[in-house]
Amino acid sequence: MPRTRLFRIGGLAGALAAAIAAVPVQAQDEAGFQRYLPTLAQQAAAAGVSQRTIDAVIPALTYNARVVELDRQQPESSPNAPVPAFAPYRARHVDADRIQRGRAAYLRARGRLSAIERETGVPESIMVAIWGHETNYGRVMGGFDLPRALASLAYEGRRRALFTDEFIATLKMIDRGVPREKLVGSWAGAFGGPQFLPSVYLRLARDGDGDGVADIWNSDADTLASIGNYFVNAGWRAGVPWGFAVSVPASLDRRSIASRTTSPRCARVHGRQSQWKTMAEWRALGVVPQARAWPGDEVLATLLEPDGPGVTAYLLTGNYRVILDYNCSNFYALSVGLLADAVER
Ligand SMILES: [Ca+2]
Repeated sequence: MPRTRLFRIGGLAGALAAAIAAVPVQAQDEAGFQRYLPTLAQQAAAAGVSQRTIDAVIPALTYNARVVELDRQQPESSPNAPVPAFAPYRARHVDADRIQRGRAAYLRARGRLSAIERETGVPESIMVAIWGHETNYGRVMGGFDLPRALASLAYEGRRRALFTDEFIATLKMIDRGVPREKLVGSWAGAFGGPQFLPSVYLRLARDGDGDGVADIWNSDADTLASIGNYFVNAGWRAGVPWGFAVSVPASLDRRSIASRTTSPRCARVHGRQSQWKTMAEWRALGVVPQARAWPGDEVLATLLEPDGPGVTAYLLTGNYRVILDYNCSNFYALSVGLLADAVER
C-alpha cells in the first residue's frame, strides 16, 4: 500500500506535504482503493465475468484496512527458524472435546458419509477430521465479506496475483448463482465448512444433499462431499492408511535415510521427511508399528520424527501428501490423521 513519506521541506512543497499529512492514512487508502477498482473490473471482464455482476459488486466495494493488517501480522517463515515441538500442538488439536464432537458429527452424518466413502474411497473419518480442523465442525467460519476482503488484499499488493484471481473467482460464483450475501468467510478468502478458497469452490465444491446447490456454508452434507471430492482430486488412494505411529531403533542411521530431493512446493515441510521406502524396507530397518498391523509390503512411506529420535515417529504414505495438499503443514496433516483415527475408534 502506498504511504506518502513526508520530509520537512519548505515553501510550496512543504505546504503541499502538510496538506497531504492532514488527510488520514485511512482516507488515503480508501481513495487509492477506489482508483484501483476499475483495474479489477477490467481484469474481471477479461476473465469472463458478466458485466451485470461487475456492475452489481465492484462500485459498492470499500477498502478493508483490517484484513490488510491481519495479512501483515502473518509471520514470515524463516528457513532457519527452529521447529517447535509437535506434542503440545497435538494436545491442542486432537483434544478430548474435538474427538468427542467429531464422533458425534461422524455418527450424525454416518449415512451420508458412507455413501461418499463408497463413491470416493476417502475414509469418512478423514473428511470429519478435516472439517474439525478447519472450522471446528462448522462453528468458526469467519465473518468477512469476501469480495471486499479480497479486493483490499489485491489492492495492497503483497500477493496481488493470488488475491486478484480469488477476487475474480468470487464474481464467478455470483455468475454461477451463489447469492452475493453468502460470500462471507475468513479474512484471507477461505470460507464455509471446508474453508475453500473461491477458486477451489468453483473447481471442487459438490452438492451432497441433492438439492442441486453446493452450499458449503450451511449444509454439512455439502461440506463433507466437497472435502471428499477435494481429496479424490488430489490423488487419495482407497484402502491405504494416511500413516501410523512407529518406534524406530536408536541405532538407525538417520543420515542414510534423509531425503535427497527438494520438493518444488513446500520444500521445508517435505524436507523434514525421509526418503521413500517400502513397508518391507522399513521393517528390515527395524521400524515397528505401535498399534496396528503393517499395510501391504509394497506400500511406500516416508519417516517423520517430529520431536526427534526416541519419541513417537510416523510412517507416512502418499495419502499423507494429499492432506498436505489441503494445508501444507506437517503438524496439521499429522493431527488430521490422528484425529481421524481417534474419531473412528
Ligand atoms: Ca446441497
